[in-house]
Amino acid sequence: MLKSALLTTAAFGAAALMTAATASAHNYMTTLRAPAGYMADLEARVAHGCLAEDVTEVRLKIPEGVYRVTPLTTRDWEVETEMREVDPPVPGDGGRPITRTVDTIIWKNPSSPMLYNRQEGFKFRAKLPNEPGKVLFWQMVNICPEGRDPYTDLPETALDVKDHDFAKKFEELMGSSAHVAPYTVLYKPDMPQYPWEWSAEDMQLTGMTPSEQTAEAK
Ligand SMILES: [Cu+2]
Repeated sequence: MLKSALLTTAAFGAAALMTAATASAHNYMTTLRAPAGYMADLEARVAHGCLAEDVTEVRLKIPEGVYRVTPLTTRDWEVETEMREVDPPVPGDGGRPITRTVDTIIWKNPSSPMLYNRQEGFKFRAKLPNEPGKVLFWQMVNICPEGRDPYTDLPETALDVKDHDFAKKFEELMGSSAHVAPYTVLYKPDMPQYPWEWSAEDMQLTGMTPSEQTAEAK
């Protein structure tokens, strides 16, 4: 009895893992792990067209807590942004309050087709929330002349790597549908992003001690 129950569980586990592995054949973020609180250069990857149709438009929704979003210039797509209110406002660059932020980035009207059997990256820069352990979900929709391919499913409750049953919950989510939104896991960085924010301890992580710096400066 016990043995067959274990086998069944193992078989389920393998099926879920396979689903999780094949999930990378859908839209995904090329950066699956990103440092919490950093300004980050990110890329959402469209992995294929809508069945055999070429993609003509890509929409990406910016998760809560992600600000200062700038899409990269591309000469192949028209890029538009839709905005949302930030209420209450949050402190932005230089302390100025952010009252509006990018809600959705839209890439459309490509100068040449995004072929259904090729991948393409959609790039932008954004300030990530300083919440190590949090999983950000980037809802995306690929639009084709006839069909569309939504990757918009979200977990019912927020996922955090620090939860003791995180792995189980995450595996369940990835196995639950073929339309789970692309994700990025935020991790705690070794040191702040910019050198002027580094402490003496952070400096040591770079392999230089403050005294070596002084010696070098002489
Ligand atoms: Cu897919």
